[in-house]
Amino acid sequence: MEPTSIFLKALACSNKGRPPIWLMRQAGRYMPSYRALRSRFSFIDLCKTPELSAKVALLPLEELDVDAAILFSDILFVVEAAGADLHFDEQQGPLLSYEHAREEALPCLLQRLPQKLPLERLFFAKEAIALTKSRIEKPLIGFSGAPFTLLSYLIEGKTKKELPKTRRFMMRHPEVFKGLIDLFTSYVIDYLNMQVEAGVEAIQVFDSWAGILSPELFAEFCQPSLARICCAMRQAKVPLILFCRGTGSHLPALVRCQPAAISCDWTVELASALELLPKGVALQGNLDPTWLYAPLDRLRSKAASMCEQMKGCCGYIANLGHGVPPDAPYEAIAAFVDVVKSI
Ligand code: 1CP
Repeated sequence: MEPTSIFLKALACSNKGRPPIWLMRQAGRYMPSYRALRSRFSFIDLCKTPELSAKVALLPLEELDVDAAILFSDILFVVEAAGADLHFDEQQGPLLSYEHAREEALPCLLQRLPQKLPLERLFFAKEAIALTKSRIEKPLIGFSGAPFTLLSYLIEGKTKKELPKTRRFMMRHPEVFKGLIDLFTSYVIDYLNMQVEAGVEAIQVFDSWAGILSPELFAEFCQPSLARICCAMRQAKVPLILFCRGTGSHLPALVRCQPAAISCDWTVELASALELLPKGVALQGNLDPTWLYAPLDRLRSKAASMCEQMKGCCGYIANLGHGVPPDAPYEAIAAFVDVVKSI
């Protein structure tokens, strides 16, 4: 059946009108209304209380009128469900601890983790999806972190851009590492299927940290797991958007995973990415969030020229190249959305 929303049409490469727009991290600290809620509730409470999660997910639709909602949650709850302790520190960001993920214990990690993800620990997300969905006409996007990114958080214990422990372990024990990636792939597929059953109409998978790998190591350690996840979502008949930081070097491998769409960061020109995409694969992105700090008239003309590049493309979704930064000016986000919607 032909989808009715322009977001789902673009994912099916059949959108003839203006491009749809939504933003990664569209509900967050750049919004005064989000900050007001955060002054009363912790981030974890916002995510784990379905009523609050739905309320937050709806803010960008109510205030900016973007074309899709995204579940308000975090990728790291899957790592928590697998057994790690998770805290969000105001200064340091997420902190995870798991005794079996100490560097010397890593070779035995595979035996310590549950063989199946205890999905009941993630039922709050299922309830939040049903509640959010019941309040909107527009599509709701579900999401998960990709196995490599989730595993690297478990191993590093926090955001650590160079991933030193992960790289050492991956190269010293490649077979154990691949076993762990396989296990996390099953976790991700189970979690995404749960979200689909609860009502999401599209999925985005975030491989935020895989961009640090060379194309060769990405092909060996990440691509097979991403391909398995894409295949599972094709079977579930839900379009999957694949996002990887450092798209520039991984675009051919991302194409080989056969997602419905690829979300690009700003390391690649949209027009050249389009040339690499097979027919029927949609493209999402990719305004560099740095532009959000430019004078509004410069930002507006940059956004307009980005859309101009994609004119006539029936499978284009406007977005940033990465999440909205917490200190982005609200007016800049509003201006970006308005430019795309006026095309
Ligand atoms: O109020 C606060 O301080 C919380 C800040 C915050 C928010 C709003 C965090 C902590 N997570 C989120 C929400 C979130 N995270 C969403 C919700 C939906 C939306 O887009 O509106 C999504 C999809 C994520 C995904 C996520 N979390 C990623 C992948 C995407 C990416 O940005 O690369 C990663 C790496 C995380 C980990 C995480 N969660 C939060 C922080 C500060 C971090 C560390 C990484 C970072 O700072 O980007």
